[in-house]
Amino acid sequence: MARLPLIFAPDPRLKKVATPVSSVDAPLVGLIDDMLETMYAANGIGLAAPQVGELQRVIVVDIAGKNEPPQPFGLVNPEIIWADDTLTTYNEGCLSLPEQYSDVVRPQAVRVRYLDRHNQPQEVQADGLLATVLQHEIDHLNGLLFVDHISLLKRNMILRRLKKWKKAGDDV
Ligand code: GNR
Ligand code: NI
Repeated sequence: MARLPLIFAPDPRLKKVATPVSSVDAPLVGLIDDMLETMYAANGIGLAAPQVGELQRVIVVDIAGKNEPPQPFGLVNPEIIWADDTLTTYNEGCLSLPEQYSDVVRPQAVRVRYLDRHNQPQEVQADGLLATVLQHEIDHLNGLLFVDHISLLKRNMILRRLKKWKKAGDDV
C-alpha cells in the first residue's frame, strides 16, 4: 500500500469526467487500497480517484467514527439509481479544497449501484452522512466539486481564500 499525492483546486484534472473501469483487476484493487490509505492519512471520510490524479471511476468511503472499527468501502463505477425527493443540508469540506467549508443541499437518501473489489455488482442504500459523502464522491467523477452547488458569490470567496492558503504554504 502507498500514500498517493493529493491534487488541489483549480487543478484542471478535477474538472474532467472520469472513465468507467472495464473490469476490476489486481492493479485496480491496488489503487483502491492506496486510496483508502491516502484517505485515512488525510483524515478524510471519502476520496475519489481524480483527487489523486487518476481519471477512473473509483471512490472510497469510511464514515466510521474515531472510536469505531474502520468500515472501508471501495466502489467502482458507482451510479445513483434512486434519490430521495427530500433534501438535506450538510456543511461539506473537500480534501481538494483544504480548510474550506460550505452548506450544500442534496437528496437525504440515495441508492447506489457499483462493482466491488471482486468485480461483483452490488447496491447500497444510504441516508444521512453516508448519502452525502457518496454523492460528493460521485460528483468528483463527473468533474464537480461541492462549490459547484453553491452561489457564485460563495464559490468565488472560497476559491479566493484557497489561493491565499496555497500562497501561504508556498512561502513556508
Ligand atoms: O473528508 C471529507 N469530509 C466530508 C465532509 C462533508 C461532506 C463531504 C465530505 S468528503 C471529504 C473528503 C473528500 O474531499 N472527498 O472527496
Ligand atoms: Ni471532495
